[in-house]
Amino acid sequence: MEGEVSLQLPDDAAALSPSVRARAEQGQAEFARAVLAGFASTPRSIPCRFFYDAVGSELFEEIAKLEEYYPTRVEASLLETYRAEIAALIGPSRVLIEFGSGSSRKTSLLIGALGKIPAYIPIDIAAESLNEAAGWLSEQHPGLNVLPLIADFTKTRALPQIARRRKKAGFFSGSTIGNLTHNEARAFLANAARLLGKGSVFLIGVDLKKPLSILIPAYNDVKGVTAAFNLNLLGRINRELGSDIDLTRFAHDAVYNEKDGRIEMYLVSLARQSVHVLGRTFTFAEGERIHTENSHKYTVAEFQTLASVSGWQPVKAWTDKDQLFSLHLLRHHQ
Ligand code: AVJ
Repeated sequence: MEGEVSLQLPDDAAALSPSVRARAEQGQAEFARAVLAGFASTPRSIPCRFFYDAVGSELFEEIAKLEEYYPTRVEASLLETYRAEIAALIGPSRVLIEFGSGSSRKTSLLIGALGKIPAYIPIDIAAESLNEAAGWLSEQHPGLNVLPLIADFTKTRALPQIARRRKKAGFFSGSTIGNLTHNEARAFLANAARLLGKGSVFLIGVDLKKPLSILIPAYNDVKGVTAAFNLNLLGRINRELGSDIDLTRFAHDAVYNEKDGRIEMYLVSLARQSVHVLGRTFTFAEGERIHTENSHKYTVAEFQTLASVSGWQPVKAWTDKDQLFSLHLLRHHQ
């Protein structure tokens, strides 16, 4: 949208090392711009990375414990079951680079299996969760060299000195890659190939295509935790941008888009209503939707093809017996 660009975000946020406060202000300005632009566009949308403020991160942890939400649980059990084989294929003494600070428990399993590594570098834009995860992992693995990097991992172009001349392994868990469209995922994988370099390996968790009877409840649980997680975007607008949105006048919806192979989440306006954000008024028709997330699902073969055209050669893929989730090990082939 026009006339609302007030702040240029640096390509590599870590390069500037701004104070925590400046960073928070920058984060809020970015959120404000995204909401104003997303509400002004047709169809309306808010990027899913804004789910994870303090409240949203808590709610996601609740989601991860739900019976219906299998990805976190199944990915952790795959790591636990196959960690020795995974570690053997990755090989010793690699610097471990994690994209997104993810779930520390899974990272801890992997680090435990890898044994002594020169450094662990988690990359995340959310400074607080990054530092919290880094602190916990340092405690779990005494002597581990943890070097958190505050940056947007989709745009990171450079790594700390220690990583430069060493072999590297990437880790991207939770099927967060599913939030990217196929084009974005290809661009991300190609950037990661460049960042990690020749001979590097990449371990990625990817959610599998599966029957809707399993998929839909995972994104629309009976307790309504996913609904609260989705609606928290509006709560965050109220808290951070001083709005007055009535959360009871919006509803959570999750549908499967068969053509694009993805879950799409929406917030649906339950009435014709106007909401105010930073002095602007946005009118929603009854039934009008705000698109809040895509979560793409892949067969093992589909993901291997995507990886192959992005500089990565599939080494091995592990799946659980119910075919709910996959872990892919890739090797940089150029
Ligand atoms: C963490 C992004 C992979 O897409 O399954 C959970 C987020 N959204 N329930 C996912 C999410 C709704 C999750 N990711």
